[in-house]
Amino acid sequence: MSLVVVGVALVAVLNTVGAARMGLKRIGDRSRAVLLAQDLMTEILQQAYEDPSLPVGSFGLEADEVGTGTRALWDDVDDYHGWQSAPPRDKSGNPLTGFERWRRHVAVGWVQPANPVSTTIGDSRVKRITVTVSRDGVVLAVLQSLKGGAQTVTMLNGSPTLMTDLTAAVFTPVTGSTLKLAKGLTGR
Ligand SMILES: [Ca+2]
Repeated sequence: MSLVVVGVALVAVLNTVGAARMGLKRIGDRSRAVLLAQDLMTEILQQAYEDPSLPVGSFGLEADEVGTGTRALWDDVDDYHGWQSAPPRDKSGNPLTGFERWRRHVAVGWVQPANPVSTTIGDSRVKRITVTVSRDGVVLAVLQSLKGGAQTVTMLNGSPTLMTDLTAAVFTPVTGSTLKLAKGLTGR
């Protein structure tokens, strides 16, 4: 009887250790996901709000920027709309070592300046950039920034982060909006 109890207790301990290891791994993956997201977001935010050679309201890649297999010639934030790469790659197109099972995706769109969770059809002069990082198909980080004429605001998983200057913040998170915690980022 006591052997059974010990056996059960041992299984319980092993399960706890296993869960702790899984927790540590998850935390590590989340941290790496945030770094991957910040890495790409930093690159994007260095670009212009719109292509300098085109009129206001232009969107997407210009003809000479398509099909190069790299981001080297991209010069404005909406060039990145729809970009995805698995594994993630640097600006020159080289895959990032050690991230074979990871994926980065970018979405860019115009949003209402006073309510950036709402998209607009035309040029509102504010663009929302969303970088999503996943590993094995599981989303681990969602980083969002607003790019406008004179202001940039960044949100990490729905909360403001000090990645960029927040003094011109116009971002007001709306409950129930699309700016939700990424799945698996509930802090458990
Ligand atoms: Ca461009």
